[in-house]
Amino acid sequence: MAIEFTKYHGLGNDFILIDNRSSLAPCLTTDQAVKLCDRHVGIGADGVIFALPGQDGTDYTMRIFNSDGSEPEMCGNGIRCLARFIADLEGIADSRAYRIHTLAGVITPKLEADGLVTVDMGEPRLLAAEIPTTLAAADQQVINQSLEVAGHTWQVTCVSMGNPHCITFVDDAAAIPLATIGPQFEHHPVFPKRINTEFIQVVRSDYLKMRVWERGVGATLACGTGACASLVAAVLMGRSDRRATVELPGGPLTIDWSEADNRLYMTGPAERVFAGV
Ligand code: ZDP
Repeated sequence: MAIEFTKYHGLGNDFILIDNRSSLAPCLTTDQAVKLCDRHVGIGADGVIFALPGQDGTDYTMRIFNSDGSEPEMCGNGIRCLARFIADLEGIADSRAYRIHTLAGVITPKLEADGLVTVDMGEPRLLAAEIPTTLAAADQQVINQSLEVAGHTWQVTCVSMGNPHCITFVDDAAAIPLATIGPQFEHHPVFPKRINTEFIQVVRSDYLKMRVWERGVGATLACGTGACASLVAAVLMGRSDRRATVELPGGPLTIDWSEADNRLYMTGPAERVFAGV
């Protein structure tokens, strides 16, 4: 069977987008997705994203498989790419918003006139049971708490943006040996659904530098949910403003934690790279 795909990326976090508008069942298995994500013998991507029909009054449904075949609840850079992909499929050039059904609830990306995409990422969830983590009692928050990883005690803060994140503030993000430490956070027994791990360097109260080890993927150039979760952690720790630029290896995202509605608004690019069959 021939399947058409289009590659998109958001700050170098890259995805294979599939037009799956005719069915609510993804047209690829997770095993097939793993093969397509391979950078040597496949197309190469951090994940595969399916544009499925809407449910419960939404315009579309998004499902995503990580490059290891696991399925995350949400994907911030991916949903910007999905919005751009849908607009390309529909032949829409104007700015408009889409209501997207995800495993993390309804998320609303909006194509802006300047070509960027702003996403209403919803409210952060902070209780240990919502992350999930056993680092605190189910109804408690995990803010600046000690965690032993790789023979070192880290001060961590946990935030869910639908998917789980563990944030650590460091003096020099570039110095963190991600490839060795990342997997030990990801598979730590205190995180029953594994974890996305962010290392944050506060440059100024409105400028954070971030490096990320993603659950089910590894070191990526950017992570939208991770940038949102990190800004929330920085605000909770009194280390940043509610609106800041988060610089990722692939470039900057603007993140705004609105005081008015407690929701996160993320703005960044989404670009088409190539299409194939
Ligand atoms: O939660 C997870 O398993 C992540 N790997 C999902 C992907 C997150 C992403 N990088 C983002 O931008 O939010 C796509």
